Amino acid sequence: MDLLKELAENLRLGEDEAVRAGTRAALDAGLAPGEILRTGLLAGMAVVGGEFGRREIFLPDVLLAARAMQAGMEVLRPHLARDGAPEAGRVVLGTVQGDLHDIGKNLVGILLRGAGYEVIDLGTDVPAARFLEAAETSGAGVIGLSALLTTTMPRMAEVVSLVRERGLGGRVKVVVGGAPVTQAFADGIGADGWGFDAESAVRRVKALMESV
Ligand code: B1M
Repeated sequence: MDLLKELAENLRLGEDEAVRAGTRAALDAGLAPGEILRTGLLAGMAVVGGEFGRREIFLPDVLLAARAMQAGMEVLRPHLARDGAPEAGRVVLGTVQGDLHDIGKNLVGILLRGAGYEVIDLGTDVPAARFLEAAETSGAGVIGLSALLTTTMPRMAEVVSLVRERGLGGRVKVVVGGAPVTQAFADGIGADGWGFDAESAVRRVKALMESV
């Protein structure tokens, strides 16, 4: 089996040590980190998402796959990030209140750091006011919000409203993303940007930082 197919399969099975070793082996074989991420790790997680949705696997299986994904990302992180470059700006990042999904958010953080941004990662289950507090004290130009559940998407609107209420709209932009979040939803809540994936989130942050 080719290295990336095997990596995706081991992720699906939640074999964290095999994923760690497989990610290293793929790097040693000269494969590009972005390719390993997309065709290995993310492809495996996409299969897990489909199986979970069809009730073919259950929550403990998803937790094991998530742990394996983190193991692979630990190995990849230094290869996706860029060290020692001057900072391009500051971004406050987090998963909204009620939502514990952080794999996609972490990936956005890795790529933002790789693009030279300082990332203040507030973690998961973050209340709206906490995003504002962090943006105000750090002077960040962008708040990045992640949500994976349809039930937590409305929390994004609360952050956008708070930014407007506090008169920060000119200085602090809000970028939203996550599997159920669409451009139409982002427009509907008045967010300044939407990222389909981590790469497009970085492009959007860059464009917004340049426009401030
Ligand atoms: Co959950 N889960 N989960 N889960 N989980 C989903 C999201 C679900 C779609 C699965 C399904 O039914 N098929 C479903 C949501 C249904 C819905 O809302 N309509 C679901 C559910 C129901 C739940 C629970 C409620 C299950 C339960 O308890 N019965 C529960 C909720 C817990 C909570 O949050 N309160 C739950 C729990 C969990 C685990 C803890 C087991 C685990 C998370 C572990 C972790 O994150 N540390 C988990 C996982 C792993 C998933 C799936 C399988 C995979 C998510 C993932 O990590 N994908 C997921 C199925 C799916 O998404 N198809 C599912 C890989 C990741 C790289 O992609 O996060 O989409 P993603 O990020 C992408 C883009 O979305 C984007 O860029 C990333 C990379 O390119 N992006 C941004 C993300 N954030 C962005 C921010 C941006 C821009 C782009 O700007 C700032």
